[in-house]
Amino acid sequence: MKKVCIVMGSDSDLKVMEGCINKLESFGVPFDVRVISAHRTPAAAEKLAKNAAADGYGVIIAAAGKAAHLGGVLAAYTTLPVIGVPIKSSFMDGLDSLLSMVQMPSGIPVATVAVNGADNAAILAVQMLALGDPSLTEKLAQFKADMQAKVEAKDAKVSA
Ligand code: RP5
Repeated sequence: MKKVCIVMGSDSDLKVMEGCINKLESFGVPFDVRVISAHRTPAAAEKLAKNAAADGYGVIIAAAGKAAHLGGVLAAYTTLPVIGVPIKSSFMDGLDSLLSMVQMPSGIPVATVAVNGADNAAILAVQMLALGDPSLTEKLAQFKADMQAKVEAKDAKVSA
């Protein structure tokens, strides 16, 4: 199975990204976690993105806050899909990160999830890997069925 590469601009992003790590673990998807900054360690960002496909990754998840250029820089150097997680890490409540990440020029998309949307980044990554792995499709179907059952149970409780 191809791996997911989770890249964070800072170790201060880890608290939010633990949600992503836990979700990938729940699907049994292999992953690595790196701290690489588009601004502080740009050469490492370039190297990771250029080698990502050959290193066995199928998707990159990039989490960054403030001037959140990490996803865009990684996407510039790879043909793999890049999912961006804007991190709420400044007085602007993550709107700065969201806009920095989502407003990519035509030709270099970053599939940006909600501010601090670490869980959804993991689920989206699993959905991408599932295109080539029917066992993941089955797990995703079960995940949706479980979610539906939980909501239906709540509905039954309040409407009783
Ligand atoms: C961004 O700046 C990081 O992704 C982080 O969200 C934010 C703050 O980083 P630190 O100053 O805590 O390292 O690059």
